[in-house]
Amino acid sequence: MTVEGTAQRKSTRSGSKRTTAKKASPAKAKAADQAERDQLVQLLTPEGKRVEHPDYAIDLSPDELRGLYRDMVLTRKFDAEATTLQRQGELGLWASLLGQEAAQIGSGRALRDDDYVFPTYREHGVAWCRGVDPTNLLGMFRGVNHGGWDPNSNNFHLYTIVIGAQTLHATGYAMGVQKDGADSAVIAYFGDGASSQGDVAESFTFSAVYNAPVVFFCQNNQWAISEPTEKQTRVPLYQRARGFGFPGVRVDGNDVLACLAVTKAALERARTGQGPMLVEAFTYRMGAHTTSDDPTKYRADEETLAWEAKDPILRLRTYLEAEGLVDDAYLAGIEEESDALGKRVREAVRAMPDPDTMAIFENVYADGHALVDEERAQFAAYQASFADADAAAEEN
Ligand SMILES: Cc1ncc(C[n+]2csc(CCOP(=O)(O)OP(=O)(O)O)c2C)c(N)n1
Ligand SMILES: [Mg+2]
Repeated sequence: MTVEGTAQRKSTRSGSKRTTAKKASPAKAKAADQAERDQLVQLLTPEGKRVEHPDYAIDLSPDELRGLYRDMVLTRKFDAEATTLQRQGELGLWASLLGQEAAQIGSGRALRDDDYVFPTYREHGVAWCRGVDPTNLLGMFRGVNHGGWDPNSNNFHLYTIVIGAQTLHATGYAMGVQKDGADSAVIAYFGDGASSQGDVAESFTFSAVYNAPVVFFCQNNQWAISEPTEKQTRVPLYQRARGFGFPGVRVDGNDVLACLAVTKAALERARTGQGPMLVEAFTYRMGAHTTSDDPTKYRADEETLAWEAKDPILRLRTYLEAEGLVDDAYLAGIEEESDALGKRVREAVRAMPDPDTMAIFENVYADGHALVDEERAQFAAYQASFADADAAAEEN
């Protein structure tokens, strides 16, 4: 396996000046690490050792285990390709999921087809699990469409940039599912930073009071752009749920097996009328917030390196190798598939046609609207003015 992101991150880091590097003492870091582990649901240690948890058991077939590995490798490859495409001017922006593959693939593979997902802007791994073609995600970041996919085709809502807003959408949707008498569940993804938003508190209240079948999946990647989690909360995030009247659990977000087991259990609770649950996936954003950000300005290398040792893909691979579940031929096959995906994505992005400039006025109202018609006419006249100017310049 190539851990492309690691090399990429190193190369972005080298050469840039950090202004506020903080040093952590090794003893303190070790104690903090232990305290962290004590609170986590973990089924696969960072060293790739399988452990049991009294509340969350999981028994996966070799094919399922290999499938999780393949999902994570391909998602990482796609993500790295997208970052490169942005650097080459093919995308306007990219929000990398590097480091969060286990949280996303584990939770994504826990879902049933009829469940409904409300993502943020970073859930490329969940999109993968839902069967959304990766090139569709890139269309939006290239600016050639306004969303990129039909949410109802895959029960995967459009990416939401307004921090925390989708937790309300998810809650409302879940209340609808409940009224329909369906046994589907809804999952809302959000970040540690989003947990400070009023929208999230409101959705916690509503979902608790109405016992809505929704799972709140918080990827605590330790940072909200340049703000650390300490600036969002004085208690571990998962404990917030208690005050609202539903359970919260912290799972090792770099352990794909634990993320799968915990999310499955949370979805099952929701399905069986036991109401919402908060899952805090304790993970790390290995890359920049987006391609517009430079994390070397505000966080220490030591921290990032410590998380590199907890890499989600490496630990599963170590386990699979130790159990004899993969061999060189299998790994080479995944490598080939991953290269082919990168190539396909690159070619597809470059071939994307520029959008019809009038498309922005479509799909605003189901039956049209006088104001939109007026704006459309104004914009058409404005565009035509360029054609007139070009024609006049040619005549002269
Ligand atoms: C309502 C709102 N406020 C501010 C922003 C700007 N903004 C974009 S991303 C972000 C940080 C989000 O952090 P977090 O919730 O931890 O998610 P992460 O990016 O780490 O996945 C902010 C403040 C926004 N998009 N929407
Ligand atoms: Mg965050």
